[in-house]
Amino acid sequence: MEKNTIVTLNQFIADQQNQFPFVKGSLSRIFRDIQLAAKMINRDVRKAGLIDILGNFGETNIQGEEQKKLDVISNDVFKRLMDMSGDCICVVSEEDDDIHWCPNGADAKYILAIDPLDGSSNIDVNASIGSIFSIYKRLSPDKPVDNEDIMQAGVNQVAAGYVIYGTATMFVYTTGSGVNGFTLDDSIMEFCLSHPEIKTPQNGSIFSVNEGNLNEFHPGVIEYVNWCKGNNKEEKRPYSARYIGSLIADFHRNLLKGGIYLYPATAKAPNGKLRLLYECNPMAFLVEQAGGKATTGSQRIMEIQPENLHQRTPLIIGSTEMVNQVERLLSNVAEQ
Ligand code: P6P
Repeated sequence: MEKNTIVTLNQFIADQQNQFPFVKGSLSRIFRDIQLAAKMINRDVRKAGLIDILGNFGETNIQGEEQKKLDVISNDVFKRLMDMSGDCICVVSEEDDDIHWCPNGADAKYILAIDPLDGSSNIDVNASIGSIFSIYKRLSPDKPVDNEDIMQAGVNQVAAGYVIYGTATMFVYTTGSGVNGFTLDDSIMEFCLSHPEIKTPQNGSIFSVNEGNLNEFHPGVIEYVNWCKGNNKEEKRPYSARYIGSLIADFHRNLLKGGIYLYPATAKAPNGKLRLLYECNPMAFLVEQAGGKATTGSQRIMEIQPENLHQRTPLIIGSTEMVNQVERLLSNVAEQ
């Protein structure tokens, strides 16, 4: 990208339409609406402490998690914009027990899966949080949408991305032709291309895991975490431990610098904590498009056949060589 050129997200998507015909019409309009949702959520996140929208909403979602006021506000923003557009069939959200069917979406082409505000336990303490989205195309244009359209494996995603509300607000996405990052210039309220063609390093020296759960992990994971903490100057060990408690923030740092994020099965979360449809699949699509890897420890995340909206899966994601090492340790232990 030439220095001093400004490419806005809308312009970038318009240019993509010329290269990738499927990014035409309704998909680009869905991107427009996700972008608008991001700007509206960004506005609320930035002033949450001033307008009494911090703290708990007072209800618990299907995940059994205390809903924050901003969780509910963010979820409503996405659904309202998708309802207005007529380009979205339905929304699968971490915050809703069931599918939200968009009133004007019966003949639309696309299905949106979202975590409207991930890492919301960090909202009240001003740590980075984000919105995650995943977009599928209906399988059957000539018959009503059914479970098969909703329960598609991650390899069928037509687009995925996240918005990170951090020191800067960034929009990072893929439509299957690489990963590009856009930074919000709030003087003009436009997302501008700042990280073209993101490629994640094949190896890294950052590991992100909640070590409070260490004793509950699979022995292979325990061995890997202890290996990361070992001493080997040539291999840059001990690695740096970085865990913010916000998947998007940990993922985004590791994507740019190289590193690995692990949320394995624990006693409390025997299938892992993170949700397949709107957390693991979109992040897996992004990391693979950036040259990285995402598995359960034995299976490629994007090849998991979903069985329910909110199913969870163990997630090991990041630099390919680091993920491969965890898989080797897990298989070695399994063979013993
Ligand atoms: P724990 C936030 O709730 C989240 O889904 C991810 O963003 C984050 O990485 C993880 O859970 C934190 O979970 O159990 O370590 O607090």
